[in-house]
Amino acid sequence: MSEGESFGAGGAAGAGGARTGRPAPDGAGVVVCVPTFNEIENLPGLLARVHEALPAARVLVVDDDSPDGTGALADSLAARDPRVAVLHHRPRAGLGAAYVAAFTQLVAERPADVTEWIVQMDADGSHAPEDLPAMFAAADDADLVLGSRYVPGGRVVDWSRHRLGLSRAGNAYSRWALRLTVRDVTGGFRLFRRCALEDIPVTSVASQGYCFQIDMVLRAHRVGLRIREVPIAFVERARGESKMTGAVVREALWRVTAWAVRERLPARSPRG
Ligand SMILES: Nc1nc2c(ncn2[C@@H]2O[C@H](COP(=O)(O)OP(=O)(O)OP(=O)(O)O)[C@@H](O)[C@H]2O)c(=O)[nH]1
Ligand SMILES: [Mg+2]
Repeated sequence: MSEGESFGAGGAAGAGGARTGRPAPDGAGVVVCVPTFNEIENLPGLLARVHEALPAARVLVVDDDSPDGTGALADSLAARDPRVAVLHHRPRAGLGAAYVAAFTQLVAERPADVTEWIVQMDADGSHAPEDLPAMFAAADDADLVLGSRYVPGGRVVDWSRHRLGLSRAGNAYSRWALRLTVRDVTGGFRLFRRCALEDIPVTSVASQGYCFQIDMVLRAHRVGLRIREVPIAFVERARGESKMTGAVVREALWRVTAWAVRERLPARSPRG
């Protein structure tokens, strides 16, 4: 069950279903979704950086009842700043489920006409809000812009060899199995053109963990969204703990394999 709070009044007039262009440089019409689980040390700094980069952007924090009080902190930040709202998503159901709840709310609920772009990014500082203007600069004729570690100019800073190897292997397997051409299939720093996101039946996404990222690229590819990749530097978190677990990796492995098998079967009903 989820309970949420809407943004304060205001916002830019948007272009409704227009499929070209990018937001104004101040970020009016942008909602940045930030999933949190035990990110109390990271959240205030991240929100400040987002608003430094895009002063008019709104931020939707999606907290899964963090035991460290991140949800309560987010509530107090939202009480002071109408650009910030919080979706309390309970019980904890994983990163994918948190994003499904947030995207469903944003697509279904007003201010539909003012939310032209939906951004997703981690709370731990690995994704730099300062990269958002460059990502939006590539958005004019795109529906989905991926912040990419694995295109020329992209990089990963301070990851262990093991963690980098896991990410590289997950990307290589997903690209091969699902016949995807984008380089960074598993990254979590993305811009969705809101009206294009409506083409993807987000509510039917069942991926609970990090394979949500792969699931969304596959769905975007299937419905013909225009996908662009922009190089980013991904920086290992400085504070707090990673939530990457063996269960998360196993879920991604079996789901990607199942999708790949279905892709190869002759004409069947679409995947749910
Ligand atoms: N709402 C919610 N957020 C989550 C959940 N699991 C992870 N997150 C958030 O998702 C983002 C990414 O999680 P991380 O643990 O940093 O994982 P990662 O960046 O893919 O991997 P690391 O390099 O290991 O940090 C962070 O903002 C987390 O707080 C969850 O179950 N619910
Ligand atoms: Mg992280």
